[in-house]
Amino acid sequence: MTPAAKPEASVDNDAARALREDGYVVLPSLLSPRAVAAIAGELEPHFAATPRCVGDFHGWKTTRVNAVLTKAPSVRGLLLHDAVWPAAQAVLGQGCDYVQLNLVQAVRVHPGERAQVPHRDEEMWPVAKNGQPWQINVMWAIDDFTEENGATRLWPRSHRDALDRAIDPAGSVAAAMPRGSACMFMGSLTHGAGANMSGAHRTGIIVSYCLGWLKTYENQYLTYPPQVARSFEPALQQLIGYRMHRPNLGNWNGQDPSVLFGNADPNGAHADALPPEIVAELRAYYDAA
Ligand SMILES: O=C(O)CCC(=O)C(=O)O
Ligand SMILES: [Fe+2]
Repeated sequence: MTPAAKPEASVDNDAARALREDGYVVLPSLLSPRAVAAIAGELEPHFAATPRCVGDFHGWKTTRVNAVLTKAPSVRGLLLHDAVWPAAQAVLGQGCDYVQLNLVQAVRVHPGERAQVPHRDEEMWPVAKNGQPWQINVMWAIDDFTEENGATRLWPRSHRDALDRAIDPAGSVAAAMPRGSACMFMGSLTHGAGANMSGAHRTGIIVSYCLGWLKTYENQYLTYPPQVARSFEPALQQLIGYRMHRPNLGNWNGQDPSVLFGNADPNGAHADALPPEIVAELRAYYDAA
């Protein structure tokens, strides 16, 4: 498969503008009660079977379920949802050929859990970003998110400043929203799960997108190896990274990894995958010789 051209970064919408301006946006009631119930039902046995997290980042009274796309197949429908995907592409698209899936994780904050430490998810790539967004998160509410039960806390516009771990909690807002809603926020926005002061758990699903050339939080090729990803829609295969990123990144046997899914001869030639400006530059080098 020929590597795709850059996504049209000029395609913009209100969500993308709010993300750039405030660092986050809440999109209420995107999913029907039936869709939320289907997702919740698929996740429940996995929450029951998954031990609590260990660590001051992931929490101690928190459960995180990974490999969600196979454990809860209904979640697949969220990834390219019209309300979030165009905005993610608009904000990240300038920095890559294509936007990839960084992570899908279901997060259950249990009663009594402390507020998570203020952080930015882009901290996982520890270099200066020079104003280029690298990542966007979408927190999908599977339970109602309330200030009391640990709705994600966000520091509006903090993505414009340097990270301050000791930032004043009074400056944060809770992403309170009914189940079936989504909160999008920049990977450079300071945030964290809220304290759960209620008697019931709070469940959400983080769908995280990042630039197509980055190492992802969830190792997609181990989580969804070719024998699993084979049954996914092509758009999903590409989103999880079965796709080359120019120049020459992420090849399998010198080719676009989609050949694994029968789209081309897996024994084809090892071919360049370069953006046009580099193609022209290399050609000019030989023409001048
Ligand atoms: O569960 C939440 O509300 C946010 C979790 C979070 O920010 C994270 O794990 O990086
Ligand atoms: Fe986070």
